[in-house]
Amino acid sequence: MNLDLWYTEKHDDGLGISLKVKDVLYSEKSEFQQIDILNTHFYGKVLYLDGLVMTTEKDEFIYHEMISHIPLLSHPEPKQVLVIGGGDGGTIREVLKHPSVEGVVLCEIDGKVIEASKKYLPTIAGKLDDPKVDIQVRDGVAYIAAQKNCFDVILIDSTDPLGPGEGLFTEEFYTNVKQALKPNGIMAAQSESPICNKREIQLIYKLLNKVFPNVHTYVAPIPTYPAGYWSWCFCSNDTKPLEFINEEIQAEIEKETKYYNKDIHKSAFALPNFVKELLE
Ligand code: SPD
Repeated sequence: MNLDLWYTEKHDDGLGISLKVKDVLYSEKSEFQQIDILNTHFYGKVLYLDGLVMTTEKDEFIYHEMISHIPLLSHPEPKQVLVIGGGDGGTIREVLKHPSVEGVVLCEIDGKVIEASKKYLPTIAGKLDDPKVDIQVRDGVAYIAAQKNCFDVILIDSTDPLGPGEGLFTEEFYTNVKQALKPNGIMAAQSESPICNKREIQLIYKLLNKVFPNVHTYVAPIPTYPAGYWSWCFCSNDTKPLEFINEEIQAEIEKETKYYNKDIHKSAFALPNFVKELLE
C-alpha cells in the first residue's frame, strides 16, 4: 500500500518542514527525549529528537563536514578531539578523516541515540566503533567541567537550546569548554538558523563573546533544518579562522568530502548583511 503519510516538524512561528514517510523504523522515549527514525521518500532515513530533524541520510554531509573540517583544518595538528552531543556519529566520522587525530571522545547524554543510530543509520554512525573513539554516555555539562587543558579541538554538536541540550548554551558551559582546550585550541559549536532562530543566534554569539577573544560565525545551507540556512561559531583564544589553514591536509580531505572544499572554507565566513546586523 502506498500510504500518503507525512510528518511535519512544526514551529511556533508557523514554519513547518514536511517529509513524506515510507515507514517508521524506530520510535522510543528514552530517559531524555523522544527518539524517532523515519524512512522518508526524499531524504532517506531521518533521525528526529523530540520531533525535530537532527540528521538525514541525504543532506547530513553538509552539517557534519562543516562542523568538523573548518576547525580541524584551522589547527596545525589536532591530536585530541572532543565531540559533545553528536550521538548519531556523523561528526566522529568526519573527525576521523584527519590523520593527526589520535583520539576522539564522544560525550553524548543519551545512549539510546547512539544505539539506534548504529542500527538504523550505518552510513552516518559507521565509525563509532573505531578504536580511536572513546564513547562517554554522560551529560556534557558535567563532563566538560572536569576537563582541563586537554583537547586541541572541541565540537559542540548539540540539539537545539531546549530539552536535554539546553545546558550546552550557557556562559558557564562555554567557560568550561575554554578551560578544557589546550592554549591554541579551537571550539566550534552549532549556533542555529540566522533566519528563524534570531534570538538564539544572538544569545549564543553574545555568550561566546564573553568567554572567547575570537568568535566568528560561519554559515551553510542545511535543507532539512528550519529555514534551510544554518550557522556555527568558530571560537578560540588566539586563532583567527582564515589566518592558518592546513593546506596539505585540506587537499587530502577535499578528496573525500561532498560539500567542504577550500573555497567553501573561505566563503563560509563571508556573511550576508542581515546576518552581520544580527550579530552587531
Ligand atoms: N534544528 C536541528 C539542529 C540540530 C543540530 N545538531 C544536529 C546533530 C547532527 N549530528
